[in-house]
Amino acid sequence: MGQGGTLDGLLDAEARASGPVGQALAEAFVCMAGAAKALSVLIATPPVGGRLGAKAGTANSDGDQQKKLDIVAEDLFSDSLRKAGIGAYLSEEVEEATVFHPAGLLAVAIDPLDGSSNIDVNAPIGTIFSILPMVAEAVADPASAFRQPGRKQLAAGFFIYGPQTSLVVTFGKGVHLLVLSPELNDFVLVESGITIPPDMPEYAINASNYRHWHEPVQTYIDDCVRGEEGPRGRNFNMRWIGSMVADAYRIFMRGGIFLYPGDKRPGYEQGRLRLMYEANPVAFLAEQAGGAATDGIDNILDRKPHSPHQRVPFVMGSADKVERVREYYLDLNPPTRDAPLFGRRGLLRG
Ligand code: AFP
Repeated sequence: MGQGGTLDGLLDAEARASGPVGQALAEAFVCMAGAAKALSVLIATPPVGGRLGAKAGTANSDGDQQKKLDIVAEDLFSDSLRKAGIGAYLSEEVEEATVFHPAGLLAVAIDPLDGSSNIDVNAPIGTIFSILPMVAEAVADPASAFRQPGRKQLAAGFFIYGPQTSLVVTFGKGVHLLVLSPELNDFVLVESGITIPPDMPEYAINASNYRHWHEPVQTYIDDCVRGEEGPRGRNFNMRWIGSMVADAYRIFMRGGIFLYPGDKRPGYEQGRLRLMYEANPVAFLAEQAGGAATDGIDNILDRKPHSPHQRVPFVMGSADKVERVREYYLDLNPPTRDAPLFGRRGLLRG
């Protein structure tokens, strides 16, 4: 389907034609798109009685806008996916996975509002989702639906609520970008076959954690910071928005690398991001866009999950940059910070 078509046309081409699972996928997308539209209106509407990031119960209790926004997002997406007839549901906002419809064909893991600490500063926030096939065991053990590796995802993507409300999505045959048109009240296809530009010297990491990082990450970032005078021989730019959807969106549009590694802080041994509804969907998109995503060494999509809210170190972006981080981790070219000119890795570090 060509540029300028709508989400429905994309669903005809990518999902509906492929039998009952494809039809279930299309239904899930129609319902999630409805929830995303409602959420984007809510985000754009002046809040009554307080800022949009107000905590539940802090503002007057007349309407949804007074609820904490991530609770509103949870309600919108869980209701929409229940209506869509999905089998199993897992959300960042709920402790346990749930079976919505035992005969449903899909299992959906979702972060209804990624980047919620950015609500009050009017920076982009988003909704990230991963769609897996339902499994029979889930009826007795709902979490089992989500113990499938990310490689099994049927579709994944994120809505981003920024200057535009957009949807970045894959059904396993490339990545599509759709933008919500206020005139049509519909998502319009802007581009298919998105690829992460390979050559952008830009990295995203929360550099305030530098002292907590393990040496491979410190050295990788040191080498970027040293710019033209360092082993990379070129200057790097840095961005950190604090909503992974926004950092990931930028990388899909103009390239670069994103890192949220495990570090030495108690509780951050596996980084901060959640495997099932943050790392897996973005990793699937990255691979489909010609990029890569690892935990520093191994491919995220091959990781067998063990618990619903587990964290995972996450490195995502253009394939060569992600591979370079892997080399630092594997110590293929061990770093020496004080060696003259290029360090022990010499030109290999370029
Ligand atoms: P919140 O949804 O709690 O704001 O977390 C957002 C997030 O999971 C991810 O979107 C960011 O990349 C990351 O956390 C930011 O974490 P730091 O605040 O530790 O930099």
